[in-house]
Amino acid sequence: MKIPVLAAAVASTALSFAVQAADPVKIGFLVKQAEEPWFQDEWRHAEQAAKDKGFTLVKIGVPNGEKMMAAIDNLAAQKAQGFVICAPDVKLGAAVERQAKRQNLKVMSVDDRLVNGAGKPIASIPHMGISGYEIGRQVGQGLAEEMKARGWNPAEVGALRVAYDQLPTAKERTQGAVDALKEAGFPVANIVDAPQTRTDTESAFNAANIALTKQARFKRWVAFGLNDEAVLGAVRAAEGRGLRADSMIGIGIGGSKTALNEFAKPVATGFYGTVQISPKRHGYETAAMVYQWITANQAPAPVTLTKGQLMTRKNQAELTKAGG
Ligand code: FCA
Repeated sequence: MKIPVLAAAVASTALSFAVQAADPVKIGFLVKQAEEPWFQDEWRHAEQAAKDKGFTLVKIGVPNGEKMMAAIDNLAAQKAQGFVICAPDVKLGAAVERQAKRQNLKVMSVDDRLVNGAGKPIASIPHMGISGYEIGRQVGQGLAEEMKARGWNPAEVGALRVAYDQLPTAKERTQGAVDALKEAGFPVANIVDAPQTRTDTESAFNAANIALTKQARFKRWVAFGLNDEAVLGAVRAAEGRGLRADSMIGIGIGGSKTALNEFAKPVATGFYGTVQISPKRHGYETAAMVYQWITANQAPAPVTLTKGQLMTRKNQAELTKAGG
């Protein structure tokens, strides 16, 4: 009697595997700031991966921890098998991992690397991010070169660091810029911090306004931060004080619409440049990696870091054509 029961059990297991294998693949793409052009671009490229590989992409904005947890449960309810995430707070890392495991979802992070309770990166969650420190150095070098080209005396220039130090990649980026400025001979005492409360233009604008008002002795400025929105906020705040393209050099990080809109203006603004990074790699490749993980059981590389290139009005047409 035992043998037929076992055989039936084996047959039914085999059948359920077969059904599972034929299940349509569904992958979530969760981002902290859905309205930001960078994340829109990532989503667009992830959609392309979905089209090319034949899976369904579920895009969800997760501006806070509560929405993020609900989104993960929602993906499970929809029978998704995995997701890519840029979390609203990297300290939610342990919660993300726990929930993904509980719901049997594969998870990979993008842009902002998740950390555990001790603030250490969670090595078991594969990650693709930018090489923050190197890219920050490119920003600093770009600022130093442009100051030199304009014949500015660094002793009379303020450097505005729009800061968001609770996010490790943001801190690395601005630290890279600070180090490159220092190496170029820029006086450290002239570096002014403007801590922002979120990573958008409005909060950078508010932070920059306070710093510029406090340090009104500087008539010329350079500005940098974690992304284009941070630098745009600084540029707009400077404009409010009458400091325009001839007295402000801002270099952001991104190269999405936020920067391109500035370059498209007929008259140059203080938004001098950006280090263009690749939403295609971050959107397309991460989604494709999770797809590969689900369908072929090949996990993504533990960490992938991407590079950037300085883009200004001079080379933006060329670089945009190259497709980032
Ligand atoms: C972080 C920033 C984004 C973008 C991304 C690559 O998530 O908040 O603006 O720069 O890294």
